[in-house]
Amino acid sequence: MNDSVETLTPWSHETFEARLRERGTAYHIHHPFNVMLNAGRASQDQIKGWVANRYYYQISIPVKDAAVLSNCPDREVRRQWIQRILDHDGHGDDPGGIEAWIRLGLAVGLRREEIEDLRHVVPGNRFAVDAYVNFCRQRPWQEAVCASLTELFAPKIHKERLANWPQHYPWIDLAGLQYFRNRTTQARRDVEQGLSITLNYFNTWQMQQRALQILQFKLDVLWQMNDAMALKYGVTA
Ligand code: AHQ
Repeated sequence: MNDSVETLTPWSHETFEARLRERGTAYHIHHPFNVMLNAGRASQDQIKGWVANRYYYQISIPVKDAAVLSNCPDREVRRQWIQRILDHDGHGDDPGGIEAWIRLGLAVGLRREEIEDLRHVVPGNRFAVDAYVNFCRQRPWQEAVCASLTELFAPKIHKERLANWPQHYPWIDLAGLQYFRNRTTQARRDVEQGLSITLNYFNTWQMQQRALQILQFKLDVLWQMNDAMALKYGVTA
């Protein structure tokens, strides 16, 4: 039987989604730096470094999402996707996720100016985040949507922080964790849209392999951010 790539039949949506979810073993929840954070082994300096470096990722998300919008001709998709920008930048009385992240920074002992001026952002973290933003600027908008699907695994990591940090780090004001509370619901809503677009657009066997490759790229972005922070701040075993 000719099993050349041209004749391989695409996976069903259920199988395709299962293959995407299998990549969760490479999610940064398993990175030693994150394991240290969620196991309560991080020092205040390691936590401050993580929050200050992750701030660069947080402010880059709406820029990335605006790039997706600018590449997307589909009004229905844009009507939903634009919510991601509002979630981070804020709108009306809602100060947004970037402001909530700054409040996390204040709660762990950083000053607003040293968060916003990016003085603590290490090169490997910056380069990984920039690679993600540039990917989303340059690739078809459906590929950028696929890259956002690391959020398939995000609700678990946010819930872990909310469950563990109060007992491990009682010195952090609970109000500072509001960002993680917001993301548990927002991530689920984001994933619904992103997964539906991905399952429908990547509809040949070859394209489904490309989707897995894109997801792996974004998993590597998140992993590299933690590598850079671990190098700078150390990982306490
Ligand atoms: O706070 C996060 C967030 O707003 C987003 C948007 C999404 C994307 O579009 O790539 N990914 C993402 C993520 C956020 N938080 C990370 C964390 O560990 O706190 C997880 C990250 C992701 O899984 O990509």
